[in-house]
Amino acid sequence: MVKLQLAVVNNMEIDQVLNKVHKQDYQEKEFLQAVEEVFDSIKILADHHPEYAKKGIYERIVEPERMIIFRVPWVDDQGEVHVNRGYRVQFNSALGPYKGGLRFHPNVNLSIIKFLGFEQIFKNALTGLLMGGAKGGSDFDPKNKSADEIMRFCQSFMNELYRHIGPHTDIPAGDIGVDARAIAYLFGQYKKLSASYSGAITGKGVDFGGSLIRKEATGYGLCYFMKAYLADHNEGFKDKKVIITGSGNVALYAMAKALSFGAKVVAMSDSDGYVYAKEGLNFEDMRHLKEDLKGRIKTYALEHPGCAYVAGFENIFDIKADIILLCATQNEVDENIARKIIANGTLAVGEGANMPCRLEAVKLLREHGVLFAPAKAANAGGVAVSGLEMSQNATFVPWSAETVDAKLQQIMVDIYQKAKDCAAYYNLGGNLLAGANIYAFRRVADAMLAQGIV
Ligand code: NDP
Ligand code: 2IT
Repeated sequence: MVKLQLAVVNNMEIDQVLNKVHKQDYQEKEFLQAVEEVFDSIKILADHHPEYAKKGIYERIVEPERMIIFRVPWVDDQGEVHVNRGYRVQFNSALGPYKGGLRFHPNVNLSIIKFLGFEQIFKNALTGLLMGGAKGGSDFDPKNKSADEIMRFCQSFMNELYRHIGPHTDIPAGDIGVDARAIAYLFGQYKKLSASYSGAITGKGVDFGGSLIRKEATGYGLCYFMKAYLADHNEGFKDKKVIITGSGNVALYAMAKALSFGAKVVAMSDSDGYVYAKEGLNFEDMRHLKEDLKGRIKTYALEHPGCAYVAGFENIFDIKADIILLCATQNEVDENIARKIIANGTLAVGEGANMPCRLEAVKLLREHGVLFAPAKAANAGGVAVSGLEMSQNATFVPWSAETVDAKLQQIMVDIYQKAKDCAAYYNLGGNLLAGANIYAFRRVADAMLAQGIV
């Protein structure tokens, strides 16, 4: 491996842009956090690529190309009117049409959508597919809503969104609170309003244009990434104790794949608390509870003797485990929790969620030798298979589960290799976070340079 000899770094322009973002977007704490993390990694590029500063790449890349904010009125089952706020941040289209999920959660605001959209630019670049970065959503809470209420909300949301998206423009998908049922409602309304049957949304049901393995892709992809990473350190999932945070789409299919690799998943959580079973949790029971019944995780413990329920989701980190897969939400792990993870002798932490670890926590984990798989790289399997769904939609030819799964595995191993090689090239040891950020940033920045000041 040829290594780059780094000169003294002059990252004045990067600092200036960071200051500008702090001043301009000071209320957007999650967005600032995401920008700081990427800039912390890429500051070593400054001296070697003066063209990035000269052509305003740093300044342009933190400014979304377009932000759409809109009213979403809907009527509940009692006839009462509600109004939520809808968002779509079309962040960067250097590498392809805008692509990224929709999140429905009461804490959604512009900061959260911008942080997710910013992350998505680089994640999508890592997949090697042709996708720009975007994110959207609403502060609508799908919990305790009837299917009809969710349908009416999705229809109202799409009444505005449809004019901004399309198979060559912007292709939304799911994220927290937007499951296959919501995607189907969104797709139905898009189809009606646009009078076209096209792949403008991914994560669709497999009977109407969805890809096999899309539902499983993020969780499976996380485990494929971790498998490659662990193997590089003469380790594997077999007989390992695994904790998974969250119990939604990503968590469930990370569980399924970790089990198939011979691990034991001993604990999972939701935003109220966690369940723990020394002998391991059962996938089919958990899937049925979460996907079919849309139940709370507490119910799993009630129905399984030998399984305990503990209130307070953050207490899950009191449990000792070999591998932790963070699959719930942003900022699950701060420095204090990182210290617990280290004290528990954890071998590896993988980020299935977006930005579940604060940067200070990542630094601590790495300093103490915990293998750390960063979100942009490790959770890219979902959007990668969304990209494969777009290919299938464009040709009207569906692929078999085996074909999609094989491509997903290859993409995840390739992403691992890119992050690792890039970190090695820049003399950053095994820092996959920096490797992934630098590799992705360069791919996007070079495309932006080539396309002029737009
Ligand atoms: P789901 O809505 O299916 O599940 C989310 C899970 O996380 C639920 O168990 C939820 O519990 C829990 N959770 C949400 N908010 C909090 C919180 N504030 N504190 C504790 N737990 C919380 O979402 P996904 O599984 O799709 O997404 C999980 C993460 O993975 C997100 O960060 C998402 O951005 C990321 N991701 C998703 C991809 C996908 O393809 N779906 C792709 C790549 C990343 P509760 O039910 O109590 O809210
Ligand atoms: O964060 C993510 O990568 C997603 N929610 C999936 C996005 C997508 O377009 O499939």
